[in-house]
Amino acid sequence: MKKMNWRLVSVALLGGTLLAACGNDEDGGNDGLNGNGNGEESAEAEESDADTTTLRLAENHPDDYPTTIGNEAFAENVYEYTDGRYEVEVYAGGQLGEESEVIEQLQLGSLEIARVNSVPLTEFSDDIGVLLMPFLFEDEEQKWDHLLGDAGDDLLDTLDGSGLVGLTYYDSGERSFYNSERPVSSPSDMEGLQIRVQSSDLAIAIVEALGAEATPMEYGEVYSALQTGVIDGAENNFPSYYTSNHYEVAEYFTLAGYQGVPEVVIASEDFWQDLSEEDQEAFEQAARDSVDVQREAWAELTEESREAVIENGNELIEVDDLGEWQDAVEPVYDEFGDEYSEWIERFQQ
Ligand code: GTR
Repeated sequence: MKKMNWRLVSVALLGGTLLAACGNDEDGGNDGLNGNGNGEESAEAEESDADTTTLRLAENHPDDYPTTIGNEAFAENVYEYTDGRYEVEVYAGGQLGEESEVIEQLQLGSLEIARVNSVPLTEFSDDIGVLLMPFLFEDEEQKWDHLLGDAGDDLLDTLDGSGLVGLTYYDSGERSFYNSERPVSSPSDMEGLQIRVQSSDLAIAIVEALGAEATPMEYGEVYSALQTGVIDGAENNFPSYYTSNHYEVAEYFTLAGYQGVPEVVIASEDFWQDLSEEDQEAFEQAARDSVDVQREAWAELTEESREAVIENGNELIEVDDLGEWQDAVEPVYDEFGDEYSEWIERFQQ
C-alpha cells in the first residue's frame, strides 16, 4: 500500500471527505503532501479547521529526495505531537528559492521552517564552520554519535540570536569532487580546475589548497555553469550529483569523500518564540524522530545513484592514497584549526 497522504487525509477528515482524499493518493503519490506551491491547498486546510495552523517548510531537493522524505516524516510527527494544531506543508524542489534566500525569509519571519545544508549557516554562527573541516570525522558512526549527542546540540545552539533555531541534523553523506575535464585521482590532477563551491571562506580555502580555483555559486546554477563550461567541476555527494543531473555534464567523479557536512532542519526564531514551551518541545521531538527515516532513505538513494551513474557510463575514479589528499588540505587546518580547536576536539573524541 502506498504511504498515506497524511496532510490531505487530515484535512479531509476534518471536512468529512475521507474518500476523496484517499482517491487523491492513488494518483498523487506524495505530491499533495509536498504542497507544490499550490496556495489553494493551504486555503483549503485553513478553511477546514480554523484551529490548525499551516506552516511552510522550504526544501531545495525534489519530492523523493531523502531530505524531502525526512521533511514529510517531520510534518507527520508535528501534526501528531501537537494534536493537529499545526500542520507543515513541504515546498520541495526549491520553490521558495535558493538556500540563501530561504534563510533570509526565515530571519524575516516570512517563512517558518526549512531544511538547508550546514554550509550556508556558517554565516550566522562562528562555530558551525567546524563541520566543513576536511576529513574531520573518522567514520559515519563517530559523526552521528556526536551530531545527535551533546556536541551536535551545542553547535545548533550557537545559532542563538541569529534569527534561526536549529532543530536537528539530516544525513548528507560525504562530498567528493567531480569534473568534466579529466579523471582526478590525486590532488595534483586538480591543478587549475575551476570548481564550484558553496559560499564560504572555508570551502574556498579547501579548493585552493588543492591547487584548483574556487567559484562560489548557488546550487541551482551549477548545472548550466557546468554545461556551458563556466566551471569545470563541483563537489557533492552521490545523491546530489545524480538528482541534480550534474552527472550528465561532469563525467569524472573522484571517490575521495573529503567532507561530511550534514543537512540541518531550521526554524525561524520569530515563529519559534510564538510557540508555547510545550509546542517547542513537540517540534524538537518531531524533528529528532524524523532522522531515522531520512537516514534510511539516504542510504538507499546513495546506493541507487551510484549504480545509476555507473550505468550511465560515468567514470568513478578510485583514489589509491587518501593520505595525499589529507596532506594537501593541511593548510586549511593551519588557517582555521585554531578557530575551531575546541569543537574539533569534541567531534574527534
Ligand atoms: C547538497 C545539499 C543542498 C545544497 C547543495 C549545494 O548536498 O543537500 O542543500 O547545499 O549540496 O552544494 O549547494
